[in-house]
Amino acid sequence: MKLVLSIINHDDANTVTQALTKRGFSSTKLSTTGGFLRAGNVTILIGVDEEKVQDVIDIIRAHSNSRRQTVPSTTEVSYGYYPGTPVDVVVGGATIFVVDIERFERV
Ligand code: 2BA
Repeated sequence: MKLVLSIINHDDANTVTQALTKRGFSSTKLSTTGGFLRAGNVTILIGVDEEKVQDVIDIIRAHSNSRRQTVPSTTEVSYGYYPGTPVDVVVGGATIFVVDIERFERV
C-alpha cells in the first residue's frame, strides 16, 4: 500500500476530491500553509494499492491548475529579494509525494 500526499490549490480541492470519490478512492483533506508564500493550500491524503497510484496521480493532474501568484513583500525580505520589487511565482498544479505504508488497518 502507498500513501499519496498531494499539495494543491485551495480552489481545486473540492474538484479533486469529488473526482477521486467518483473513481472509488478514499481521501482526507487537510488545511495547510505553504512555507514560501505563507498562504493557505490543501493537502490531500489518499491511501491506495500500489497499482492504483498512477490512476490517482492522473486524476489529480487533470483537476489541478497552475497559477501565477505575487510574492508578498514580507517574504521577499526574508528570502533576500530586493524589497519593493514584486516577484511572481508559478504555483502548482500539484506537488505530489508517494510514500510506502508499513501497515494499514481500519479497526
Ligand atoms: P509555497 O511554499 O508557498 O510555495 C509556493 C510557490 O513558490 C512554489 O510553487 C514555487 O513556485 C515558489 N517557491 C517555493 N519555494 C521557493 C524558494 N525557496 N525560492 C523561490 N521560489 C519558491 P510549487 O513548487 O508549486 O509549490 C506549491 C506548494 O507545495 C508550496 O507552497 C508548498 O506548500 C508545497 N511544496 C512544494 N515543494 C515542496 C517540498 N519539497 N516539500 C514540502 N512541500 C512542498
